[in-house]
Formats: sequence, structure tokens, C-alpha cells
Amino acid sequence: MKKWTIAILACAGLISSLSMEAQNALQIIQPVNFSQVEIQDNFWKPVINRVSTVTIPVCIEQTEVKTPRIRNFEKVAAKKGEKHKGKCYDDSDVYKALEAIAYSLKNQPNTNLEKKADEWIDKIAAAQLPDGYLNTYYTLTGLDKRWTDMEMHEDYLAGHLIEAAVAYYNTTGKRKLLDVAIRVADNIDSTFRQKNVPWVSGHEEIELALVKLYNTTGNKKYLDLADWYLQQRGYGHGKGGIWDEMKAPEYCQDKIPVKEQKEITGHAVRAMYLYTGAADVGAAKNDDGYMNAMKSVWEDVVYRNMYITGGIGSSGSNEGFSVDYDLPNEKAYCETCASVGMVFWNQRMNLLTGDAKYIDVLERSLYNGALDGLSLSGDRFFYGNPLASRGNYSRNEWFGTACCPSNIARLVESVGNYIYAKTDEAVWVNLFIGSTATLSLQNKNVKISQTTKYPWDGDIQITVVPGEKTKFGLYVRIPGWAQNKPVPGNTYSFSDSASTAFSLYVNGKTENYKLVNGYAFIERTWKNGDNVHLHLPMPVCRIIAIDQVKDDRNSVALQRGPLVYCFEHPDNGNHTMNIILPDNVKFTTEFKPELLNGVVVLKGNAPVVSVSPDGLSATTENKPVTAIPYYSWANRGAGPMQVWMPRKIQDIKIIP
Ligand code: FUB
Ligand code: ZN
Repeated sequence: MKKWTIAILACAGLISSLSMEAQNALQIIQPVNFSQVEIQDNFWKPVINRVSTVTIPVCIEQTEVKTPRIRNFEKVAAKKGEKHKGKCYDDSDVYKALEAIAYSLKNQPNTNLEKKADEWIDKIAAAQLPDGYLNTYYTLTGLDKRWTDMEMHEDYLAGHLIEAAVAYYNTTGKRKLLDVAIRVADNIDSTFRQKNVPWVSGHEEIELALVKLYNTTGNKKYLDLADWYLQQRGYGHGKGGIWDEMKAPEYCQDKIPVKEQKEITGHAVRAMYLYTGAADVGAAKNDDGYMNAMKSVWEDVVYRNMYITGGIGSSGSNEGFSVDYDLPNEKAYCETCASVGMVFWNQRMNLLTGDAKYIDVLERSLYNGALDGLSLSGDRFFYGNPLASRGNYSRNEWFGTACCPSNIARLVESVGNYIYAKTDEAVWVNLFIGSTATLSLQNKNVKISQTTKYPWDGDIQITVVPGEKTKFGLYVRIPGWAQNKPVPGNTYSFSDSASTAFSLYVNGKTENYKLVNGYAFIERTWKNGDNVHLHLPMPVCRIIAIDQVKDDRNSVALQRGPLVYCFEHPDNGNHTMNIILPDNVKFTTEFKPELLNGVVVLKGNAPVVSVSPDGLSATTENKPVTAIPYYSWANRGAGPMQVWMPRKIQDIKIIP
């Protein structure tokens, strides 16, 4: 795009994110937005539809009818001195639901839903103060206290408002919420950055949102404000917090300046949003200072503090990280929002480096840790996602702190963001999801389609339609799990040597590809209908953890393709804690279309311990056992479940 064109668009106040990204040198790959991707996939399409038809209506009902979230906005506008009800951060659930609605409207236009969103937007706009401040809690409880306690989520709310506004504007072209968000951001900018008043956001989120606002408006002020927020950390400015843990600077990543951080600390969701924002600011400002820090922090997360499900934040007391390798299974906190944040951050790391290991982690968190947060019916949610249960844990209809439901909703509706990426000279196929993307390459529209039964089957057919013959590179991700490396780092490894050799064909012939950063790279002049066939064998793999992970000692987990498996009560005689998986137990696979919306189950014969009724003796007998994908547990009533299985009888941790 020529400079004068950019200037005209910038003057008009609107500039596409693509043109901004094109100016980035640090970000070597551009994301492909879900609005350019049509998903036809057998696995994801029904989930997306369910979020549109069930989850979003649940979020609307909870937000508007069953809880006073929308009422709080009405109370502000009514100016009758009514009291705020609920938590100081409840406005964020309205905004996140609106963001999910915006994505849903893009996927599936729906006049009634759009009307509801417009109605909410009118109420939100009516609650904004003349100076731009917008926060129902402080407006109803005392504006004199605003911006006095960093823990009170004022900028977290602003961040979610901005994200919703950008999403709604992108889908509908309607500016009302975007204008509200701009006034909010301007108010914050003039309160803090322009006056150089120190302020640390207790719950990061606004940083990544401000970059979205910058990409949408072209106004660099918002990018500078995002960077300013990042630069506030690590200098002792952080204040507030309602209990001791929250006062600790580690809790909100405020002990060390962001560019010097090396280790992950504190609240998991805050950390994920922070590093996503840091990656975005680094990319937009061509500042590699954030990148160096984030590479170390990422290694600390993935190498020492991540569950095999891609979940993070093992400790409930701080909703976050504790010490390295502290990964309890039954007591795992593993908030759904933290896995959603892992998807965001790992995408950014991939765009900045071109390395597929970030997508390996993204895929793990998406298909396991995050998806587990949503019931198969679409109307029940997990806040925490443990890896074992004695039977007393189930999904809820809603929560007092309800960050997770609308978060998983917005992620599922926008899952198309993570399938492809591009430059002008190349296309990256990151996730294997049946879809068609229309991409602009060298000023031509190129269509890339995938058909696949992934994650049940590892055959992926990619068809290229460039219109006219065009030379470009195609990077097809070869997952780490297909190259004998389940997770980057050495915490987890495969204990068996099941053959996982993959193969790649172009137009039916074996292709000589180069392996570059975890991708099979093919460069050629493509013509309409050219076909790439990737075959990823999907044997049942056994995973073990290194000895430092004491909760997984002498235990084994099963994985097939990208999915981690678990044993759940209905398939195993109501017990799972008494199943032993010695190394010689063989598994067969079977697709069961009628079970759990259609899953591949793993079936084997394994020693199962039975305890005598008096509890004094035990016998072991080989019995049929069945494992299901982890994300699909807890959909058939409460009961025991376990991911990490003992390998010997003495390794059984809990005997029922
Ligand atoms: O504080 C807002 C959200 O609520 C956090 O992201 C979650 O961890 C939960 O505490
Ligand atoms: Zn949450």
C-alpha cells in the first residue's frame, strides 16, 4: 500500500490491521483472520454452532436476567443512586459476551442477536461519563475512589470493552461501541500516560486490547499507551490488592521490568494476557526487547510448569503458578481462561518466530485444556480443569466470577484465527481443520482448503487454488507429537517407540520437502487443484513425565494425535483409580459416533484392582478398560476420572 493511501485511511480514523502489520519487520508472519476462513470441519463446526445457539444465549441470559450485570449499566444511566450489585469486574463479562456475539454474527448472521447486542451497546454507552470513564462499580459506589487500587480491574474492564468494540465494528461496521471504547482509552491516556502518573494494571489485558485499537484506528497513541502500560511494571509502582498474595508483585508480574523477566510467576491468566500484549507491542513497534524476555518465560512455562493437557496455573490459592514441576492432578487449578490465554500467546510467538513449536503448544492447550472448559451440551462450564477426580467435580451452569464461559465462547467462535498464517510469499498451515481460506498473495486471491477427519484421523488433504499459476511457499506444520516429541522441553516424553513416521505427497507423488522450524516446506509454482496430502500416523502413545514431577511419578498418560485421553467412570465399571497400565497393555481404537458427540475411544485389557468389601484385601484381574478424550469427560454425570495412570500396583494413589 502506498504511503498516501495509508495517510488517507489513517485520517479517516480507520486502517486495516493488515496494512499496519505489513509494516512490521519483527513479526515475520501475518495472522489470517477468521473472517477470511470458512470452517466446514466435522469436529469444530458443530462446536461453533453450539456456541452460537446454546452458549451465547446462556451468557446472555446469565448476564441480563439471572445476574445484575446489565442492570448495573442501567442503574448508572438512571442516576437514582441505586447500589451496584456483584463483583467489581462483572462488566467484563458483558464485554466478553459481546465479543463472542460479534464473532458469532460474522460466522452466522442473526438479526435478533444483533438487535440484542445493539440494545446492550446502547446501555453501555449510556453509562459512560462525560469524561469517558466507564465502570459501573465505581460509578455506583463512589467515583472518588477510582484509580486508587490497581487490583480493582479498571483497566481490565477497559481492555475487554475495547476488544468487544473492535470485534463488533469489524463484523457490523457499527461505530457506537468503538467510539465508546476510544473515549475510554483517551480518558485513561490523559489520566496517566500524558501526565506521566505511574500506574500498574493489576490484571493485564488492556495492553493487547490497545494494540487492537491501534490496528483498527491507526492512532499510534493507543500503541504508545500499550507500551507505556508494559513499561510501568517492575518499578514498585504497583499498589493495592485485597489479600496478601495479591499484594506480592510476583502475583501480577510486577517484580521485574517486563523486558528483563525470565521466569513465570503469579496469576496465570494475567500472565498470558501480559505476554500476548507484549508480543503485540513488540511486533507493532519493532522492539525485540520483549521477545527476548518472552522466550525465557515461555520456556519456563512450557518446560517446567505446564500440564500434559496444555493447562497452566496449578495452584488455586493464587489462580496461578507455584514452584517448578508442582503439577498436582486432582488439585490442579488450570483455569479455562489460562488455556485460552495460552492459545493467544502461542499464536503471537509463532508469528514472531515462524517456529511450529508454539503451535504445538497452542494445539495442546486448545484441544485439551481449553475445550475441556465447555460441556458437550454447550451450557455447562469448568472454571478449573483437574486431571483427576474422585467423582465430586462437575461443570457448573455459571459462576460468581464468570470469566471462563464467555472466554471459551469467544475463543471457539474465532478458532479460525489459528488455522492459517501468511506472508506475501508463503502460506502456513498451522492447524488441521476442514476449512477454506481466501488469502491475498502477491495481489492475487489464493484459496487454500483442507479436508480432514482430524483429530480422529491424521490424513489431511490440502487443495490449492491460486487462480492463475503462482509461485509461493507452503509451510505445513508437522506436529511435535508426530516427530517423537510430545511437548517442547524434556518434562514429557513418549515411553514407547510406536512408529510415527509421517509422509507427504504432492499430487499423489512423494514430495521432497525441507523441514524448516517444524514445518514441511514446499516451494513451487502452484496451479488450480494442486493437492498436498499429509499423512500423520496416530498410534496410541504413552507419555511419561520426568522424575521432578512428583505427581506423575511411575504413571503414564495416553495420547493419540493431539488429544490427551483419560479414563472415566461410565466406561470402566464406575471406578478409574484402580486401573493399572503396565507397559505391555495394548490399545485398539474405535470411532463411536453415538458416544460423546462422536469420539475415538481407546480399548484395552488391563489389570484392575478390586478391594474386598471389608477393605482388608485386594485382588487384581485383567478387565476391559476404555479411555476417552480428556476434553469430553464429565458429560455423563459426576464420577471418577483420571489422566495419569499407575504403571504398577504400588503406584496406585487412591484405592476406591
Ligand atoms: O479477575 C478476573 C478473572 O477472574 C481472572 O482472570 C480469573 O482468574 C478470575 O479470577
Ligand atoms: Zn476464567
